[in-house]
Amino acid sequence: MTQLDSKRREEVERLRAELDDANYRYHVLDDPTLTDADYDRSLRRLQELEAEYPELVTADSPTQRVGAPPEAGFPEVEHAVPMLSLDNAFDEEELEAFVRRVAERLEASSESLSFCCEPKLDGAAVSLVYAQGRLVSGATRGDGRTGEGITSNLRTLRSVPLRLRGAHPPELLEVRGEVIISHADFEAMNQRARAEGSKLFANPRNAAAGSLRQLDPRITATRPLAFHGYQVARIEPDPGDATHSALMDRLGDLGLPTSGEREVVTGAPGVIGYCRRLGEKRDALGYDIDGVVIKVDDRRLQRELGFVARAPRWAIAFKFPAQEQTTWLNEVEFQVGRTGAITPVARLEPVSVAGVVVSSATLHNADEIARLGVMIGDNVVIRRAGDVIPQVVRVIEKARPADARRILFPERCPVCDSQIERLAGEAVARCSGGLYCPAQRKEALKHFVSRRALDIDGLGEKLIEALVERDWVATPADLFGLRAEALAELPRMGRKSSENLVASLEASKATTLARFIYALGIREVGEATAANLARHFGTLDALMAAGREALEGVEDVGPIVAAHVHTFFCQPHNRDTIDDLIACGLHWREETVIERPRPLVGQAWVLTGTLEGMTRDQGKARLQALGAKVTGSVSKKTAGLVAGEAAGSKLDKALQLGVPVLEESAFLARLAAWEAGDVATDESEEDKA
Ligand code: JCF
Repeated sequence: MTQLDSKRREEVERLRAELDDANYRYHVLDDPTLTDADYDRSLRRLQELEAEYPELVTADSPTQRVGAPPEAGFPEVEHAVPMLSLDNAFDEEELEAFVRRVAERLEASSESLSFCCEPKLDGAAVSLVYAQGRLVSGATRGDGRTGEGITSNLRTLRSVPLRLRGAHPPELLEVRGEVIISHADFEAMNQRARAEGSKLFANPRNAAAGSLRQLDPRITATRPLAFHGYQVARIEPDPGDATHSALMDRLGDLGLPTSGEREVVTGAPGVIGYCRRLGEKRDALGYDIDGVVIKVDDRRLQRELGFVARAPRWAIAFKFPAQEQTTWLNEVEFQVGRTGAITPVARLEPVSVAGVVVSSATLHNADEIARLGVMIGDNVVIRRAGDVIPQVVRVIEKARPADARRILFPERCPVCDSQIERLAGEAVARCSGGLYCPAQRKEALKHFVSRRALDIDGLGEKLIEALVERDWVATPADLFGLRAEALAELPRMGRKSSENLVASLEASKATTLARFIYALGIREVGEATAANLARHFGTLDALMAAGREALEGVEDVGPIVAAHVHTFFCQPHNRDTIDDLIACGLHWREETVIERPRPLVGQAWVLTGTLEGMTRDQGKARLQALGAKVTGSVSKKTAGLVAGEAAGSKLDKALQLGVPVLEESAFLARLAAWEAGDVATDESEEDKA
């Protein structure tokens, strides 16, 4: 082996160790140290090396998670040790009875018994087999005896190590666990599916199970699945751990994630205490659980207790109330949000779902109503989980009453009667009333006074509603005309609080440009974008005068945000409001504009073909930020053509006309130099004009 070979080999091993370690820190220790960008960079570097030196590729390389070809079906896999089900306990008495039964059978006192408790995850159960530390097989639970072999799909989960950690992994390890999707990931997944008009999943469990049963692992790889181990079915040689909890800790050391909520408790009071605590925490966990699994911790005692039928005597599942319920849909109302978005809301016959009474659920938009096929009067399944707004999951069609009515989407805003618009390709319908619409007015005002905007103390939601309803305040500028004497007449407003409010209104007039821009409530302009706009333009006048192209030159501003900003400042009523606010005395110091070099002012550039390191839009934005105009066709006035891979007729034309052509690498070098401000190109002479 040459020296170079061994250096390559070392780099490949170093990258693999770094990537494996990042997964371990993220999934097991819950303490990520590598950013996503760094992870991706190292993974790409490894991919490059392996592409160049295919002899260095190994099956357990982090690059080999996806890549197995689509399958025709899944093979049957017989579990060497059956995958058990658990007995259930539905209340605390049944838990006490379980502890008593165990103690009696062991002829021990129940206070002396330790139990290992953890959440019962509501996902899809799987089994993983590691031989000599390498993942060799993965299967679904199936009927407990035979499951489906889904190894290629399970390999795509970053929380499933392809090789176990440590120098001396067990010769054989079979571990059982649950594959879940978090609430946040599930929401994002369905949000995307809703926008694309594709099929939605009813709940995270179905989404997890469905994702694992994809015939093409590349699809599974895109799903936000996470594995958590909960049971060792086989380990050889047996490390001799005395307790289940020690064995779970060992799984963590081997790189396999387990529940971070696991606790060892004593006796029935300990078990009941844990179940109560977890029940209270349930909504805040961020993923679905349907109860608690309680196991006798001592492995010797587990063996002594053995099994009845298909369930162990040493474990039980304490069941929480279901997160789905059926109820009746009585009416549909249409709410108007701050940005005018119209959301249909189902008014429900109140029903208790996992401990909370639910009387309304979102129907999202017209497409969702059509997808569900829901009608007023229907019997519906609703779901409430964590902080997620309750959802209508499906309709029980056979229970549909004869007088069920179709849901009619309104054409006019239920609040201000303005036309409702729905843009082509958008799922959301919006009221076109803007600040004229009282519904949007209240929300616009709430946003305007909020902490991260103008930060006006003492102006709560109720007060804003009272002010809007009395027509004292229609636009943010009206707030600054309020007098303490008048305010004191409002409900729950004394003289003192009125004076305080006027004082905090006065104080809020000294603000920053970034806060002011954010406070305007322009669609898709959050705090970060507002700050970028302020920094880029320096003054409000410069921002208001900016066209879409100039706006797209701002960091993180794409064509959609640019269009929203531009449209906002084009509306005469918005300009009036801004003038009024400034007339009231709102002021800020000018932002220091970071002087960016603009050597390409007056030049027209064209991009063609595929760039490797960036999208054409990104290339365009960087050229625009340097002052260039980016056009779609080459003429003799074109200052330069950037030609990516597979450039076609534009390249021919540029060569014909003698227009300078830059390939990607040259383009990148030039961009970097221009942005650093350290070149004077011939063309930049035009700058001085
Ligand atoms: O989280 C679960 N769904 C879960 C299921 C956790 C456990 O500790 C389990 C289980 C099924 C069987 N333990 C066994 C023995």
